[in-house]
Amino acid sequence: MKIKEMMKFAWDNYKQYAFGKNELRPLTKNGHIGNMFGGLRGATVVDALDTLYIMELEEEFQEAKKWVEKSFDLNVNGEASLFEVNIRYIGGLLAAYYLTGEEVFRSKALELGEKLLPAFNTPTGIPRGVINLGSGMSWSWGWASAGSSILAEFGTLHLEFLHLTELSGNPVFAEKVMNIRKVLNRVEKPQGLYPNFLSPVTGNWVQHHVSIGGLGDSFYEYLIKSWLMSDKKDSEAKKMYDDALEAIEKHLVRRSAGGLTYIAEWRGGILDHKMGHLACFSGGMIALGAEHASEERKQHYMDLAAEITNTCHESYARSDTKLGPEAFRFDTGTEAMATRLSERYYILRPEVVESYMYMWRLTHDLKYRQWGWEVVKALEKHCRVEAGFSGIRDVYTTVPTHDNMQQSFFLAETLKYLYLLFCEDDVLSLDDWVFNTEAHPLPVNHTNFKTKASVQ
Ligand code: DMJ
Repeated sequence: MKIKEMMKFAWDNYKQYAFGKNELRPLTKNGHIGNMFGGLRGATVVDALDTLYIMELEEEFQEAKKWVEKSFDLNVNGEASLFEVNIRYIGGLLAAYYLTGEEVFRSKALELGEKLLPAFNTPTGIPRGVINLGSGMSWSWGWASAGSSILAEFGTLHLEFLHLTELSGNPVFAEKVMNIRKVLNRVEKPQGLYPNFLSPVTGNWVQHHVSIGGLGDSFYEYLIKSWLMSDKKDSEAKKMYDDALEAIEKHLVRRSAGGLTYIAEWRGGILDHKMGHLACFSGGMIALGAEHASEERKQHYMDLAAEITNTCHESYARSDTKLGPEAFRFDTGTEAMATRLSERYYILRPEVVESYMYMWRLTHDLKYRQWGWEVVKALEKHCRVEAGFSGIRDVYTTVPTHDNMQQSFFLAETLKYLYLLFCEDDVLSLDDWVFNTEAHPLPVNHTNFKTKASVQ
């Protein structure tokens, strides 16, 4: 199918021009290293493994596997984002292991997991955001207020760390994330909301900015998915999710004059009527949670999920390229469009097609496939270049303004979710797998361990 061809094209060009680097620069036809992975290389290889596998791109999967076996060096010495290493590398390796049963993926995931542990050596056990993978020294991002840690970063470790304990028999990984849970459960939440910045020293919030987009997003996602991954036994996670969603709906969800439902950002009680592309994952998350809500809440949450997904679709439909901006606003007469020049870009992000995939699987309303197909066509038209796919700087103009970057999450997430949108429901069934926030599938309660995903 078309999406498999797109994946092969993205992979082939990465292999030809950037193999072993973190990402492909498709215009200049070279590799990009970046500064998020602390000297680790091959982010695109590890992020792409499971997508290649489920699309049955066998030769390409073998190339990727061989690179992990022969060239993936973990003895590096650089500053890495704990969050990014976890979701892309550990998540990618764990998923590859569960899909194939190949030992190399398990052992690399565990070895890398060990290297992340020193980040948790803080007075509260809340990890710092940056870690030197060689020395184990860790610190907070320079831009985060007053040495704080970020909710979406320390709140997005739970799924992977439970699997690291499961696969190693070493309880330390699970202990670290259960402790994070404990701190978050204990701390007082303004209006029931979770602010984005917490001090790893005192365990208190550093400021009251709440967002279901960047800085907050995947923390909420991991609450509901922790419960699902535990085969619905982790009732603490479910309660935290239910309570958080109730507070979000009360304080952040709003409807525009034109009838579009959106999730605003909250700054100490004042609403910023802006929704980031990142926040568009929430349609899928709320639909996934709705499935398991009480009878009287189920329809309500399915409606909310559909409305938010519709709003995100509008942000695409209202642009000239039919791709959505990084952030869109609902003020001064604007609805679902970027108002600032700096928010007009699209960097091949997955969140909108992610919600289409969940909404399709949970409702089978054909419009989600139609909307997904609109994205496929737009990607082909505006992002495909001679040597790969590139982000664009302005979704409101059809004159090409490429950013020269093929993000690794395009292969891990955007193309995988598009592919699953057009597959039968039993390909990585939502009953048996949960996707980590980088779309790497992890089995529910291990029932699917070593089960080869079948593809139609
Ligand atoms: C991905 O790395 C993950 O989805 C993360 O949770 C948010 N940002 C990117 C994609 O946009």
